[in-house]
Amino acid sequence: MSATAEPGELAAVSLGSNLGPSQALMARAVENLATLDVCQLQAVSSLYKTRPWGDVEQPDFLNAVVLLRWHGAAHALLQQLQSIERQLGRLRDKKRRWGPRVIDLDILCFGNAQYADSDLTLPHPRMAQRRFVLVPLAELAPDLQIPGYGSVASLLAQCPDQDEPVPVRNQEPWYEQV
Ligand code: A4P
Ligand code: MG
Repeated sequence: MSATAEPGELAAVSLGSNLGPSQALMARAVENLATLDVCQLQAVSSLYKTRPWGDVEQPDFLNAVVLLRWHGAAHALLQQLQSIERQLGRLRDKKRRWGPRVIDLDILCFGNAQYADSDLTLPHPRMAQRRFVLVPLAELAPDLQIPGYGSVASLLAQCPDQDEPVPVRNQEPWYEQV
């Protein structure tokens, strides 16, 4: 049976960048996911300009969220995202947590999975604290239930982060401007 004959799991993936040509890098990440047989893109959020969260001594970020159906294991999606990060030039700075990066692709949620091992935690453990994640996700799916947390809209209403993401106005869909 082909992978696309099965429904797959609905997953939300966050994209962030604050080094290099951020918009083009994020568009290439979306394009890469769209070409995979095991992945069906469902929706892409607007692009948002956001203040750095955690380590504030760095440039502003661009952030967005993608909803997709993934025909395979969550770990395979993580490996694919890390492969795209490497292709786009991501180098990991082990000394600086939450520092600047050319591209960061995180799995926010994966179906009903509530899971943690040394490589993967689902849902993403810091998503409820971050407006730069919740605002684009709420644009696409306010009623989506995040396992163990509640709906996206309720998380946004309770989010302690006060930094409001600013939508970047594009004439064309931002992810088609590769
Ligand atoms: N990992 C575990 N669970 C997951 C998951 N659900 N999705 C592991 C993705 N990866 C997951 O990630 C570190 C390890 O997390 C990986 O080896 C993976 O196996 P990383 O991408 O290597 O490093 P990181 O992203 O710097 O680490 P961390 O602590 O996850 O950073 P965050 O939480 O992603 O924060 N401010 C704004 N405005 N916008 C941003 O996008 N991003 C960060 C990074 C900080 N501040 C920001 C932004
Ligand atoms: Mg990451």
